[in-house]
Amino acid sequence: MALIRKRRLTDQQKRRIHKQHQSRQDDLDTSNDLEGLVVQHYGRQLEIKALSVPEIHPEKPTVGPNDPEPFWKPITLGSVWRCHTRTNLELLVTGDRVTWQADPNTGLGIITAIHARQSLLTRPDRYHKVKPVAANISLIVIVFAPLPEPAPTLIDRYLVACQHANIPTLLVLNKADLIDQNHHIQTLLQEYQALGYEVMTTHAHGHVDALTQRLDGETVAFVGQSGVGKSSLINAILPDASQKINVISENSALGQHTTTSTRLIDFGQSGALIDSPGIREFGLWHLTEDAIYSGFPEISALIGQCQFRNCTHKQAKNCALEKAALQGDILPRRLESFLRLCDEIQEAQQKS
Ligand SMILES: Nc1nc2c(ncn2[C@@H]2O[C@H](COP(=O)(O)OP(=O)(O)OP(=O)(O)O)[C@@H](O)[C@H]2O)c(=O)[nH]1
Ligand SMILES: [Mg+2]
Ligand SMILES: [Zn+2]
Repeated sequence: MALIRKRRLTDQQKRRIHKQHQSRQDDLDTSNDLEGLVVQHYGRQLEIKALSVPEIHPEKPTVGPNDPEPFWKPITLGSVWRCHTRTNLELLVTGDRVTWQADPNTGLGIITAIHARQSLLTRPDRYHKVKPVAANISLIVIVFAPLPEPAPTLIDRYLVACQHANIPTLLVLNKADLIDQNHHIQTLLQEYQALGYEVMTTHAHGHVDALTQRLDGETVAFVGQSGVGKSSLINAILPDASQKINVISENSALGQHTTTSTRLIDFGQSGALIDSPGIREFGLWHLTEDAIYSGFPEISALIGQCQFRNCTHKQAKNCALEKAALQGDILPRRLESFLRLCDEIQEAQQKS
């Protein structure tokens, strides 16, 4: 064992250590800390809305009468600032509450800390990394429409993700003007309603009062396929939002995304509406089988009733799920969707 000897520090060494400590303290100076909300993403930069202002506002530099007016952005409540993040911070998303500092001389800010999240919606990216989508959402509106043709399995996937994130959902069937009475999409809506999900029908070019009322006070994320009218609905609720919408609706059938970044827009006193790009695929391989069950309440109610404990639910004989589907107690398409998700998870587990 090494012999530890106490060493006397010279005065000069003491002074140097004190100075180093002081400069570290200066780095951590928190007196300029502000509260903020992430309202939009731009690659590595973010936009922050100021939720607080400094007790003592920094003073604008004074210049001589012939000098040009220097750049100066006052820190006001609700003002929006481009910000970088400290490198040690985890990935931030729209809806995150943060601590940040503003520099009125440049109009830029730096985010120094992230607050604990109430909720977080995630999805895996194409590199199979779990990617946060939006934080602190209190309600997710899943929008679908007669055009583009809905993909019920995508709706099922959204429902699993929302249930997993523990965020309530509202299913909105938009473009009501394009639905004739016998349209199969009505049936789709009714099926989800029968499963216990809250549903609503809207027409983004008509009245959206009922939807506006329902969303009051909530922080709402709009999700759904490209072209279903998410941005149109937000513009109908908040005309000042001026979200870009697809001019030629046929474009959406080609899978072009009009909204390209997730943006948060103030809504009433305490609410917010979050527009997000349409998502064509929504992998759930990062979830557990239990999470999948929770997105299929009618199926999870039957779990344990199959004859064999290790039932794969793929042979009609002795399988409670197959039997229920054959008898019309559950929807065959929902069972199919459920089994496909379970397969996806198993495949992912085998690969890793
Ligand atoms: N007929 C009809 N058309 C609508 C309605 N709502 C939206 N649209 C049209 O549908 C097209 C797509 O609308 P967007 O609001 O851009 O759709 P989005 O869901 O935001 O699409 P992405 O941003 O690409 O994800 C536009 O041409 C809208 O005018 C509606 O209620 N009825
Ligand atoms: Mg859009
Ligand atoms: Zn079974």
